[in-house]
Amino acid sequence: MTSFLTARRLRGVITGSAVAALVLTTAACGGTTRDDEDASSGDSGSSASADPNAEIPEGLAIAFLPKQLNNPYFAVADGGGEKAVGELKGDYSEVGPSEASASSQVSYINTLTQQGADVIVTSANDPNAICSALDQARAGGAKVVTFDSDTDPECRDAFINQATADGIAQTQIDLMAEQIGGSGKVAILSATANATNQNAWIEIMKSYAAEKYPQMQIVSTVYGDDEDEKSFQETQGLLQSTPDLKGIISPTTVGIAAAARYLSGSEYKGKVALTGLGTPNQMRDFVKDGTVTAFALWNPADLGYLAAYAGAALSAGQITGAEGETFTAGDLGEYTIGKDGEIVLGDPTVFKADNIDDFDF
Ligand code: RAM
Repeated sequence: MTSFLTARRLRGVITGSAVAALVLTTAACGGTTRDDEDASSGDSGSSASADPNAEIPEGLAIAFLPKQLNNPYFAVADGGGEKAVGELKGDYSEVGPSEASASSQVSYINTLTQQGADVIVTSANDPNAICSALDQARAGGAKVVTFDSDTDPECRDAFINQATADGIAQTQIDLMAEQIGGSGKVAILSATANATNQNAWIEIMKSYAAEKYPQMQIVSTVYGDDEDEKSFQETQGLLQSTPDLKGIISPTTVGIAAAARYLSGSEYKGKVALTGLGTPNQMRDFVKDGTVTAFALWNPADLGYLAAYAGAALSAGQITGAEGETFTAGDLGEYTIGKDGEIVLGDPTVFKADNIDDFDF
């Protein structure tokens, strides 16, 4: 089905100069505000009707744009995407910034648009900063799937959520409560201050903790920006500023690994609890040496795999992103689209000493 690809690529080239001109006027968008007029310029995707029997053409150009490269979590997630794109006989690519700041993804989206990408799969560093760029991509015919961290729902066709935000937040609070006997001061070590996923989880963690564990107080939230060294220093700072801190929750794979490294080499090892979201391979040593007893995550490879299949189904017209539509994601089976174009991968897994060696990612 190269004719499809050629037509699609050609459209990308034809619109390229118009896109470049628009990009010049919109690239300055770096904050969290969103121009309402921009919101309506993208193709909402749900106005067309889905054809569940549409065939997925070979050769789809499916690009992964993570929050940042050099993060083992995204290496695994994007690897799952690459596997799916291989099964679909598509053309996989991965591009992205080295740091996860709000607008660092904009130039990559603009380039993908100019190259005529059929599908852009991205984890947003900010709910609004990349919307204008994504609007241009969609106006040029690309389908946009967010995974891991969403944009404003108007800026994409579908969002692959790793688990429900409630499930992710409650799991971490329950794990911490178990480890500190439900009472005492707890701090949060997050990633970047603008990340949609982090902020959604933090908000729910705070309200759930206040309701379920009134003796447990969340005293501060600090940001390691998903940089190892900054996360390490923020951990040290928390322990200095709150000497009676009972625990740290780090809902980021970079943060929890850095915090574990700090704790394991300090007097706080085994005394200050640490939980959150981590990859088993980064956390294994700290579970074995007694720094960490339990933490959670989903399978990032499955997340990327599902996102690639959703993007291909959108591009082929099997789905439009409307609630109730279904599609098959290879080995993972059938998924149904929920409210606001959200597709939930499944439940998070809790890792402890007795199961961590069953996982290798
Ligand atoms: C980091 C990123 C990512 C988050 C995971 C848990 O790798 O912040 O967005 O989902 O942690």
